Amino acid sequence: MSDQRRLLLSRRDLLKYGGLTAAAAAAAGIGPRLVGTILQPGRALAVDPLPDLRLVGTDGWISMPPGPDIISAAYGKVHPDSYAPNDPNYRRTDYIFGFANATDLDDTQLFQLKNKAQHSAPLFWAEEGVEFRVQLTNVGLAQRPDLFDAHTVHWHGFKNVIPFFDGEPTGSVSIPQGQTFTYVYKSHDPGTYMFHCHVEDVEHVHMGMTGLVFVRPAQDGTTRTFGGRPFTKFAYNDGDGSTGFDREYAMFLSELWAEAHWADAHIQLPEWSDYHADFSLLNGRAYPDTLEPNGSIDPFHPARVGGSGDDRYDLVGPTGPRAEFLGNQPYSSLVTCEEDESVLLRFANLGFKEASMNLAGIKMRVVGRDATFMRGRDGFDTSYDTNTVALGAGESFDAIFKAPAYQGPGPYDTYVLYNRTYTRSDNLNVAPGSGGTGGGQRTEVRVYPASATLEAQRYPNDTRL
Ligand SMILES: [Cu+2]
Repeated sequence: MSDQRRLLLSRRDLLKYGGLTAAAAAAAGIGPRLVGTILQPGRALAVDPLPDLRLVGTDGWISMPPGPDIISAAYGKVHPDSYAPNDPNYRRTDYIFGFANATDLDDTQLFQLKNKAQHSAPLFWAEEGVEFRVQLTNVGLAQRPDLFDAHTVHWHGFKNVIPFFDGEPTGSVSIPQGQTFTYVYKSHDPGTYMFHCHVEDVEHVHMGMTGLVFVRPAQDGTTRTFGGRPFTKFAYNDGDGSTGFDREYAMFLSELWAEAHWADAHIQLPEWSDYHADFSLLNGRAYPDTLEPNGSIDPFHPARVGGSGDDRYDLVGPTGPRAEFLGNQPYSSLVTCEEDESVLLRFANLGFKEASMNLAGIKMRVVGRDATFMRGRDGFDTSYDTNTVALGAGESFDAIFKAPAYQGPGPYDTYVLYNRTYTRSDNLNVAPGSGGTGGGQRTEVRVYPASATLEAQRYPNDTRL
């Protein structure tokens, strides 16, 4: 419903319908509490539109790649966490707070997602100028029943949001346990953003209540030719097709400090000034898990396990050798494309450290920064070529690369995309000879020959093989 229509219903129509009979009011779609001379504006909207996306805020467990134990001076062994469920079908290592996708579930079913948070949070997108609703239900923390933390959704960087929907809890509302709230957005600014819970945000963000969100431009669906290729999907309203792309991949950067996660699971208080990242994550996973396949990642049509067991509302997990570990980390960071295709990488960083993402051997063109098209007011092109995107906490970048010609041999050419701060692409806890395989913010771009004719993506991060 448009803002204008809402205004009419809440003011003018309220007066108009104030004296109707019950039958006439029902026919007009107005609730019975409006009948008579007493106006009750809280019921002015007959029915709230269904949310586009439904989230729950809760806790859960995720898995880092095998490696040596992490010993904390304060607590002893903090990773893998001794409280982590070690059922062979549910092998996890670290505790998180986070969001889970409840889009297709009813009010009762969504409580089954308690203790099933995913990291990173569900990736979603809205269209420029079109109202978008995100509903959040706080279902509580299974591992910490002593805590009564509220949660919110704060769309970081969203311009001109009214405080009611901002999610910053001291200036606005937060969602206590057992309660539901719907955030309404209408974005006029295409680009890549991030979102997070803003309650005790150093803790809740680091614990995992964060993910990537983007806005598609109004130009989408038109055809523009750039560099001899026609495009119908764009990062921005460029007017000339220069931000057109064939495939798009979100690269959400976050971190995991094992001691803090252990402390939250074991009813201890993390000392945040001791912060350091044991694991640096891309889309909630550390290398080589970043290369593992996707689980169910279509936010608007989640695929669930089904049946009648405890896992029946779980998202369908990834396949592959690490599948049983990664059920709550559904996002792959593997980039697949054909030679000559244009690929959009949407980077956002909500770790607490700077990152320098290097795509070795392929140059990227930075076309957007912090959801702002790289073009001056006078039309001057401020986009630039680079092989490294450096981004601090809370920053986002849109970078497009044109896939080089396939060289072979083999089914595809491999290029490495990694954080060139080496301590963060090869995690500190993985000592040489330890048998550990953990890396960090590192993944691969696989360029196939045009003759491979990879299928089109169905949604962002859809890896096609
Ligand atoms: Cu929270």
